[in-house]
Amino acid sequence: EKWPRGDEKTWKDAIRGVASDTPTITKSIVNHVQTSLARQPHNLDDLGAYQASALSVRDNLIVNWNETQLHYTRKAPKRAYYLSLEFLMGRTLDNALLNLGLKNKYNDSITGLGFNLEDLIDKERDAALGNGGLGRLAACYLDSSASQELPVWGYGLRYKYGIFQQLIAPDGQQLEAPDPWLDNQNPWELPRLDVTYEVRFYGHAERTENGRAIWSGGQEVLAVAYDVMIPGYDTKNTNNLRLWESKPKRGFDLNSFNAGNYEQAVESSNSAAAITAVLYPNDHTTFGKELRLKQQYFWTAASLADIMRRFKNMEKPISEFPDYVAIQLNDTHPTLAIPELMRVLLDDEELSWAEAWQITTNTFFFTNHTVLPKWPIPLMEQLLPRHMQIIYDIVTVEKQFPGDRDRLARMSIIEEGIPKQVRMANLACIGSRKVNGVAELHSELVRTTIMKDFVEHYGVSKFGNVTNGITPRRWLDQCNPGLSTLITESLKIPKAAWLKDLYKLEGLLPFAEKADFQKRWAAVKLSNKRRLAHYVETTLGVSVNTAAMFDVQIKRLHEYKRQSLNILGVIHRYLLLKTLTPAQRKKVVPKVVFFAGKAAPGYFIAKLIIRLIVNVARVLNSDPDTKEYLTVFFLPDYSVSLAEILIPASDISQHISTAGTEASGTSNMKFCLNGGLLVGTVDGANIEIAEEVGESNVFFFGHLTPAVEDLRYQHLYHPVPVEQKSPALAAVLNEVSAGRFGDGGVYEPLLNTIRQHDYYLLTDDFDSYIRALDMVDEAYQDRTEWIKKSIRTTAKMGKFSSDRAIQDYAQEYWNIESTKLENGTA
Ligand code: TH1
Repeated sequence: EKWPRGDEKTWKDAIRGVASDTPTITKSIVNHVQTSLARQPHNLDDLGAYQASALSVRDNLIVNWNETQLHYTRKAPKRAYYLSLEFLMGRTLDNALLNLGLKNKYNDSITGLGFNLEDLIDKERDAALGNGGLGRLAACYLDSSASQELPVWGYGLRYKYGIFQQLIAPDGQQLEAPDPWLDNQNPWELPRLDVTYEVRFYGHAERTENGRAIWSGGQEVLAVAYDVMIPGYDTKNTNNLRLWESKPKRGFDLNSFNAGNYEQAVESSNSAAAITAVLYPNDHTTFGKELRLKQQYFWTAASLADIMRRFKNMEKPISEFPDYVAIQLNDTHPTLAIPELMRVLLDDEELSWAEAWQITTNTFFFTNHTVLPKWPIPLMEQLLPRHMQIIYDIVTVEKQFPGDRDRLARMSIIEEGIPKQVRMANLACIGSRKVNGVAELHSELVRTTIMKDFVEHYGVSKFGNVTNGITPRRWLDQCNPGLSTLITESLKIPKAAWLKDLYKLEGLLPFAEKADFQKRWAAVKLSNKRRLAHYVETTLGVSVNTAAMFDVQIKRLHEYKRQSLNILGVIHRYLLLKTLTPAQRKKVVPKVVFFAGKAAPGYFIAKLIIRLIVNVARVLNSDPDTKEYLTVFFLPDYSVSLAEILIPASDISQHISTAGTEASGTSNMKFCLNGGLLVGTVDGANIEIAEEVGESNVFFFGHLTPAVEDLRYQHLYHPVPVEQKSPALAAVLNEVSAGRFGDGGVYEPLLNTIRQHDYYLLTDDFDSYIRALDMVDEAYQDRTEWIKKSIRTTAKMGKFSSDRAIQDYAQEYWNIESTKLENGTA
């Protein structure tokens, strides 16, 4: 390659700084190449060019960030804090460029320097500090908070290793490797080595007087702040996500060091660093692991100390804390913040119990995303002795619930048993101002089942719903620029107008009837399918038929999400294809089925489902009779970035959880926003999507939530063999057993979950699932009608903007207001 890449004069002018017409951005990038990276232009590779560009973009963010924080400090509005153990941010460069409105300018400069912006964007590693929907929701909410100029900060942990990297062995098994996302340096974070707090574990809590106690001894660990800048879209407001890293308090434990015990000293320093070493890769389930509880306390204690310090800087009476601070608990994971705030108010601020409890219960808000984790009391007592005292005090002082003994037992924070356990959801509910679920159906289930007794006690107004949302900046403008451009041109309003008020997409409805628009709409979809095909070709080395229907299911591997139903349906379709003559096959809609998703490393059945998918793919993709009509791909290492390629390319996506098990789902919204149709069960946010787009544009199937309990009961006490319930499914299971997709014996444990208790109702839903897929085929045959459905679907997605969700939280929960940074306010 010649020196320099790109235009020699551009580089030389920028380096010398002589030419007055060198764009500022070019100068800034070149300056970072020379000074921050200490590299020469002549050997700069894509990674270096990415880093220099990122540092240059970051300079813009830092200025806005600083001004925003100063503005918030001066205005002193009430602030909201979003406590989440997961923030699944994905990549930042492209998003920052779009939010800053600088993408075209950077594109020009980077091109001038001989690089391709899209290639540089591809060099960034995902920040994958989350498992799935819950973590990505937190990331969308940060984008919407900043975009609406709301004073909201996120608080989380800076894991050294995010969600593991998934590899697929030739036999189809999932393998896990660490995700060293920080290895290349992370330009998007600012270490705040001066912002630190000490966090204590273990030791003794001695009650003194007036309900106070002294907690001492044990282990002390330091929390160090790292700040991630969160740019709003089309505004200067830039919010903050503060992530904590753990480190030993003095580098080494000096006592053991002096006593000549070097090894023990190093060990204790390791144990401090271990707290934020790795994200727990379990979606939904994390059973009594001590380190997980340590993470939860470490993070809530540091965050609360930081929030308290910021509040105290305002010099307001402590009783006004809830007038300036709202704290949202993202699921039960940060519930320890409740006893921790009580501890600070009682032991440090020396308030009475009543005052402390009044403040606490007016500060917290609790979002429930699922069913109920617990912690064993012996572990809690050892690790957090003072908090256990406070929890017992809450039980005795606060909650003298009336009613019979069963009801009291259900509502108690303490669950009897061996060992006794702390029910985090009950504690979160009792200690919060309001509780919400994440979709209408889910919030109704919260009110009528898991929190029924609390609804009767506190009244229903404490229990609300905020249906989840997604940010249209990342999930349309960024991931689908072709569609974004088409929409803007057609609506004849500025892009920012509809991206900030997604209901404006309704303006697309009349275009659904216009042949020319339909053509352009279809052309965008096709080019997105080609982009995905190109990705598959370069990563898996196989070609993909872009004329086929693209059918996508991408989410964590879970029995309740029923990827098993999908793959068994694929086998059914395959068996059917095999019975057809070549002439008959030609009438079938060709289909490519994509799967992606990670299984928790210890979740045996979920890993078996992956193995089955991979082996079905192997057989189908090489069958000359059928491969033109049906192929299957399992794309390894699902991530936010991969979702950004898959979602815009989908014709249909699958959201097929057993009714009543998926609290909301959020990818369903992303697919529909990008004009993909949906096949799904009557569950989570699918229901509200259908309400918006009309049932004729959604392919529903399966039993409804109220039937699920009864069916499970029947499975246990009046089982009917699969052969009778669904001969089609029985035939599929037999083929798998017989070894058509590799050693059948391997799959027996999976097949037995279906043959035996079938907790997730595959045998009940299989036939109606197949019928729904037939309807999908039928609808797809009439391509014009399909495109109309696709356009109408996008047009009706306004409700699912995370801007709407955040407005709801801001008004109905946090009581905070927009605090806009005007040009030159700071
Ligand atoms: C998910 C829910 O399963 C999903 O339906 C919902 O759309 C999403 O949250 C956002 O609300 C959950 N993820 C987790 C992860 C953990 C624990 C509980 C849940 S619920 C670790």
